[in-house]
Amino acid sequence: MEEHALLGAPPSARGCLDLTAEALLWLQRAVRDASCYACCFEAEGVYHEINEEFGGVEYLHRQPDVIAVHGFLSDEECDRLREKAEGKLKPCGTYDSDGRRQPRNSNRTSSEALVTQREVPTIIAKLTALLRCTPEQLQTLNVVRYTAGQQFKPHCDASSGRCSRIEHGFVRSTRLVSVLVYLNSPRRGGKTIFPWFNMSIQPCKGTALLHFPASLSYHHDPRTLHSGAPAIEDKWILVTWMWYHPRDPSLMDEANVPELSSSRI
Ligand SMILES: O=C(O)CCC(=O)C(=O)O
Repeated sequence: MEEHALLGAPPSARGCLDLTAEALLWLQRAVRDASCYACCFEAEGVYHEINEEFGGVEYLHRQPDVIAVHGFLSDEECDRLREKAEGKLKPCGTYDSDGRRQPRNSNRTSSEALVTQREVPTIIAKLTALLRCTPEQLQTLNVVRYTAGQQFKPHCDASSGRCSRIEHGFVRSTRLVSVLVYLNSPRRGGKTIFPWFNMSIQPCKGTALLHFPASLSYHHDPRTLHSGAPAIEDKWILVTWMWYHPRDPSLMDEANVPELSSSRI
């Protein structure tokens, strides 16, 4: 796991520098638009607690917390997840302010495939043990592939307040924990970047990365702004989010999501 000071990055990391400038503009706008951010951090800053006894947990940053879980998935689990998704990937969507899926978006140019929980029982057991949650609190898992040049520009995973609509089957809830697991180890490009505290993480196969987009009082934490820098080599990740409340199965039932393959992980 490498921590890398962006501002001192060499010219070869120009993609990261451009992204950082863009992220800084975003931050300036966010701070100007929301004068209550400071109180959000301090007065409302109680976040979900994960299971720190889970093997491999390392704090990369505190307040806001960014956690690596080394060896969360084995090499074999990573390879089998990629095999499941290969050939089934579609361009990633993002969601507009009314919750409508936007099929193509220049902010997020990777491709993705949803994986139902019934296909990956071992991984769901690890996630629920690590996060101290129920399977119903987990958003449907997603395998994401970035090919050269593809990226996810700076964004936050939650907004303040309970979401006013249904998102992914979750009603008036919010995302408490973001989880991404690196499924391969590209040597160059594809870092996960947190511009607020100038941290970037080079993907390492099997490592899970956790951060906390919103507090237990539904305040989103803008310091968790992050991006997936442009890939140079192929980058694969598994992503999911732990929500405050369980999903309503009448609104989003994984029984209706097709399986990627018959194999079980
Ligand atoms: O690819 C990355 O490193 C970040 C992914 C991400 O932010 C997301 O999927 O929400």
